[in-house]
Amino acid sequence: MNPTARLALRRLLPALLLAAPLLACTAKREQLPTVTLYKSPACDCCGKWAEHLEDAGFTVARKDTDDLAAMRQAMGMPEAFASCHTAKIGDLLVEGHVPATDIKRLLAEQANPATAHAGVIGVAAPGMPLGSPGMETPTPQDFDTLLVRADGTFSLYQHHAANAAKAHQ
Ligand SMILES: [Cu+2]
Repeated sequence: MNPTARLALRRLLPALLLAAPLLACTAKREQLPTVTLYKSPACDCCGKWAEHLEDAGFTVARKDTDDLAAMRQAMGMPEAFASCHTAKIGDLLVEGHVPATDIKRLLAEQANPATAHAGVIGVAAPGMPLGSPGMETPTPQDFDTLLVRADGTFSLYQHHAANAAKAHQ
């Protein structure tokens, strides 16, 4: 190797080392689990929520059902948290218009015994909060996502301020 080439390589090496973790991140992003989404056939905002998840890197399998309430009950999500769609990601249930950031955070927390939430079956955004992903509007409202446990109890997971939703538009 001539001295010029050696010098070029020496200059390039730190850049390659810096790039390696970035490449690893990209690979990780593609390994997000598949989301199975149960919704009624005519639900527009369900489709928009699915697109929000796909934009965030998830694969979404859409399943139409004419009896979402029965499906929700069969999956174990209490009626009290009901929204317009119920999704399953591995063992976790996602009810309603939960932002992808909350889902990614919960998946990561549940995968680590040090941060896992005991007894939690999933996360819910009850009702149809204006301004949540899939419910875009010029007049968004604050909304909360809730951690739901098998016994029907819940706790606040993430507060989403309306002005944050506005900033995304
Ligand atoms: Cu909806």
